[in-house]
Amino acid sequence: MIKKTPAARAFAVLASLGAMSASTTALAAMELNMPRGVTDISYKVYDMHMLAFYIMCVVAFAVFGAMAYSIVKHRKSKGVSPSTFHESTAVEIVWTILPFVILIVLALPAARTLIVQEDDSNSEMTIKITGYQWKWQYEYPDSGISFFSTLADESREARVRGSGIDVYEVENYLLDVDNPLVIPVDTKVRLLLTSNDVIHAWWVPDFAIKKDAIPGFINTMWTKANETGTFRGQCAELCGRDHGFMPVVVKVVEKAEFEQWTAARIAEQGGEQLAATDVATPVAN
Ligand SMILES: [Cu+2]
Repeated sequence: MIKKTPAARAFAVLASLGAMSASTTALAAMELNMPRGVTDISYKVYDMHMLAFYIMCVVAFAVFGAMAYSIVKHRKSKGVSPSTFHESTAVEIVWTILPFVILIVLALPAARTLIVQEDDSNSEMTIKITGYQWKWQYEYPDSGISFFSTLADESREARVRGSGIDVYEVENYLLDVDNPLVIPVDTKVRLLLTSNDVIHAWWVPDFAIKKDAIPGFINTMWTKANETGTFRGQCAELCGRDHGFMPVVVKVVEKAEFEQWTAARIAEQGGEQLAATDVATPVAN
């Protein structure tokens, strides 16, 4: 094998890193970068993140390049003597104007996205989310559907100390629930967020939304998923002992499937109520 010099090895590492960053799928597989998500808002957030990243790359390259060049080129062993100038109006103007321009370039899309993110007008449906220690309640005021969403049994059993279960063998460990939130695809859903006890936060990275659930307050956010699928998130506000055990799971389904799910849920809830009344007062027909 050919022995590589340190410089050649460093170059090889840099080259492979460069190849990796060129392929976003490789990055996604390695989960180094943030997810691009499945909503228009999440696409915008991702694009802003990449814009900031590329600007930082250019700045870092320029700064560290100039530093490395100065260190190597003007080193003492070459007999270079330090210059003694002080103050440079030209340099000061450049390092004031340049960051200002960069900030404007970053702030404009950020402000635009924030405004869209807060605009829940023309929502097609509403869901109320209530945080509890340590679970979520989802209510659909339009149809009267209401249920709790708690950590899935597989994770619950595995997380107990001495359970003997290898958590790495548990699929979606601590990221799975018994009853996921179900929403239709391509539908603007308004989410009302509150809490029953302490402050929680409802967060789904693929939707690029996260907001605090505060007792006594109702916070509003909205989402509109462009793809069907299962999307996972977590409580993002330290809310007590089992903060890590109240994940968020959202199932985005086709509109027709959502109608079926709604009907089935209503029947399930109505059926329960009917059974209870049956016992107390027999229904006359
Ligand atoms: Cu919480």
